[in-house]
Amino acid sequence: MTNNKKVLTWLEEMKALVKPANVVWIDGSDEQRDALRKEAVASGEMIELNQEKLPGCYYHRTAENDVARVEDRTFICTPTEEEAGPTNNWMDPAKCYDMLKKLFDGSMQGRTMYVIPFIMGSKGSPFSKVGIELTDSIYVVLNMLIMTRAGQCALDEIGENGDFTKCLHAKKDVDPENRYIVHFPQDNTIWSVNSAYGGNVLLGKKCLALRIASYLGWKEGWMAEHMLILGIENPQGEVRYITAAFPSACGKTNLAMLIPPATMKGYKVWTVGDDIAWLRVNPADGKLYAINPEFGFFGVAPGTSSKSNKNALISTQKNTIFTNVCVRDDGTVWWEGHDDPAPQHATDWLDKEWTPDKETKAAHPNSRFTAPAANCPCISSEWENPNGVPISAIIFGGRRAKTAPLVYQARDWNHGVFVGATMASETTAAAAGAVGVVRRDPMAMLPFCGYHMGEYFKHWIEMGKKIPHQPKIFHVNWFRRGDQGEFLWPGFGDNLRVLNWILERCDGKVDAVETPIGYLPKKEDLDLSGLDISDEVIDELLSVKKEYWVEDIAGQKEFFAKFGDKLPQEIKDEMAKLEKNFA
Ligand code: OXD
Ligand code: MN
Repeated sequence: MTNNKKVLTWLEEMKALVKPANVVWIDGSDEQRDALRKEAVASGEMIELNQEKLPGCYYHRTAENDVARVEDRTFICTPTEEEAGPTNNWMDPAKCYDMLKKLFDGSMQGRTMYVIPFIMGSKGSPFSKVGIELTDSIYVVLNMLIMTRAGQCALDEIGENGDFTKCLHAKKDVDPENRYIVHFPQDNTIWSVNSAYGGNVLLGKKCLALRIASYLGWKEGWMAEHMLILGIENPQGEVRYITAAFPSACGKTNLAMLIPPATMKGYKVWTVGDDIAWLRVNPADGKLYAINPEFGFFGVAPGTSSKSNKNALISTQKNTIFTNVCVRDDGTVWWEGHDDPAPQHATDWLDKEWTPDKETKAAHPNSRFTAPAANCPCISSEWENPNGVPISAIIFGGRRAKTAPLVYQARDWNHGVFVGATMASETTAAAAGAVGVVRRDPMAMLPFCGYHMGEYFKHWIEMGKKIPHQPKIFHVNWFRRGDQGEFLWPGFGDNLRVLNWILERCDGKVDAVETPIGYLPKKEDLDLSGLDISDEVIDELLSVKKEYWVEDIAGQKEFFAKFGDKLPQEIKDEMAKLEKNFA
């Protein structure tokens, strides 16, 4: 399928290591996909769901010990530990290759090795990157066919001489003690072993599109971010685009597919991406443009309902792979937080009989759907535009019970970088009213930055200088709580009211209140029509309380202390300003 010597040489080397019984190239055709589905069903790797109700949908259970990303077993193997920085696990590359080669040696004996060429980004786009994943799992192949543009198109993209990210995955015996997700940024290489869970093995996603791509972006002058991208169409038919970075489990997929509240007539939200954005400056107009490098959604199923995300639910009605959800007796799927009531009888994610009186969950809390992006009813007409979409605003956010107001705007780019760098989120299991444990997660990239985070902050600051028409930067918090622990803001579709204020600020249409942390909305500028919310609650949502901020600043400083002299002066200056503003 290719004459690319780099591909062929690497393939021979990897074959000599893993020693597969045979090799199958994935060409991207429907015929090959259908044959692989059949094979996976025959071997029990996948279960065919009810094809009348869920055409093209399949089900898979992972091992009980293999249900999530494993940050403590994820490594960035740069030549020196310093280059990986204080927030990544590091191993010496030579030693790590040696250790991993022993694990991979003969790992595909008697098995088929699939060669999956894939593009992150659309064909022919200046943003796109190609990877090739070698794997012994049909589940991985079928997921990659949804999550990436895979097959011959990727080999055509690199031609005879082009480069690609070398991705190797072996399922082995899913031994958690020998599970490793390892990145060698300088070699453009990813090795993953002893897992079969999505985030650890669909190597195009977190591994390539964030960890390796963040490194490439740093070297090549662009950015790879853990961000959704959406377009907001106003009643005049104009569409403006924003990106937003929230830590995992803060509702990125829900925001990306938002349905406007009934009172905001004529508004529409268009999804470009729900998890990852690659951003570049367009020299023609001096604006920052974004693409979604993915081709599908790998979303958390529990909690997905018509109320929380109707568009995601519709996206999963065909050609979707469900992992670790609950299977009903009619061959359809269910999870906690589904529209339908709990089934009287079903099979849970552990393949055990499940009835509603059971204390265990029917679906694993991190159970997933892998759905084609093209299935989404609100997918943007621009989602495959090879040049991306122009970004008007960048939003950071997290779950904060008390500290962050509903929304505020950074004073300028460097302040915005500081707002992103000090991002944090509270754990969700906190008892009502109690403040959860704060986890600092700069730009939501803590588990995904492929190099020193101090350098990453510096890269953000440098990028700002290269964007003549910078997007404005904001921070939102949908999760502010009252004294009884109740959420103060309705969230979901009503978040569009906040996004609308953000766009009005970008257009200079509304004024704002200056506070120690940045610009806050004037109450009257938020469109609250049709919303049952009291003046006091709005005041509370827009309040900035010194005692919480003083505590937060202490946490920010403690976190930044890790970065030593790699913390950019610009970040230190912003920190000094914030402290002074609260003095
Ligand atoms: C994800 C994550 O799966 O951020 O997208 O964990
Ligand atoms: Mn994510």
